[in-house]
Amino acid sequence: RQIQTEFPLLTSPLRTTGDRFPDTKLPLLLIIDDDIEFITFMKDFLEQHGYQVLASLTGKKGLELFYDFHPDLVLIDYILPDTDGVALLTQIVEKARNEFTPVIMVSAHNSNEHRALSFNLGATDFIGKPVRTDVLLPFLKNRLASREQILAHILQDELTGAFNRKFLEKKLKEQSALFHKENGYTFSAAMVDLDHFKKVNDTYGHHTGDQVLETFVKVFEQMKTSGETISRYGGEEFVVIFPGASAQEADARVEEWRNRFSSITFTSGDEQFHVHFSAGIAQFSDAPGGESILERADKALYYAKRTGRNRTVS
Ligand code: GH3
Ligand code: MG
Ligand code: MG
Ligand code: MG
Repeated sequence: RQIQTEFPLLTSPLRTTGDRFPDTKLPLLLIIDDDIEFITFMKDFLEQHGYQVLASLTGKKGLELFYDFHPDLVLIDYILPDTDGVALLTQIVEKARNEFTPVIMVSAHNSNEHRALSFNLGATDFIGKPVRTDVLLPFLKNRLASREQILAHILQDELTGAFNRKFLEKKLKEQSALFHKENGYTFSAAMVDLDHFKKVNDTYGHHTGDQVLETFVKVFEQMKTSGETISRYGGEEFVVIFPGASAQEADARVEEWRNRFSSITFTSGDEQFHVHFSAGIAQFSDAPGGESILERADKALYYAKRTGRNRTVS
């Protein structure tokens, strides 16, 4: 199950511009420090150990990087020349908390007074310089694993490992913001509902029904391209977001998935059966007073159901 693999959520669900980082499986760290030697050494060292690293010598630039890339963890030098360290920390902590992102103070001022102040300001941890790299690695791993668990609980559905509605809301906000910001950008959504699923439960039992739901999501995960996400909207109803795709493109993607899923033979005892799904697709539109993308996708789905099921309507 997706929830149990290491770091599947990091670097993607809350990020708005993750596309600029093609290797989205690696955790993304932000280091803000005015010591260029320290930054250069840490960047090399951490990149060699499986991290992506954003680095900034100034607080101002660091904050911008934070807003642009939503890193998974932040390391900040306690005192920076350009920004008041306290003001910077306060701003980053405030934003980072919303995303459960650890903020680690790294400082040569290794006193209890500085530690207390950092913690009072909301820092997650405090590391004294010089940094012991043999301690830093397991430390980072722990902090990122904790964040991963929190995100999984908050954003994923337990049974299928698909994202949940809370994630979907964030995704829709992110995508519509991109639509308004980048000229020509569009995206589409598919509302997908398993056909006659009640009958699957009634005939083969709920446990088998659960397995069908898990397989349904697994097939999507195997076929999805980068950026496509599936969220569980209700019992056997899911929403897929296709970033950058027209309704036509999303339709073609759903058809590939639908054909693949329909071809799967499920077994329950001696019996074999197939399950199908119907899908409704809508492309984002900001027409004033218009219906939301999900309302329109839902209408298309309803139409697909009414006109025979096992089909995609856009
Ligand atoms: P339609 O083709 O019109 O969508 O028919 P349907 O039978 O799929 O639709 P209906 O809404 O009548 O039934 C959905 C069923 O899905 C009823 C509900 O018990 C079942 N269901 C919802 N969540 C779960 C789940 O987590 N596990 C299992 N096994 N069944 C679930
Ligand atoms: Mg310094
Ligand atoms: Mg159904
Ligand atoms: Mg339904």
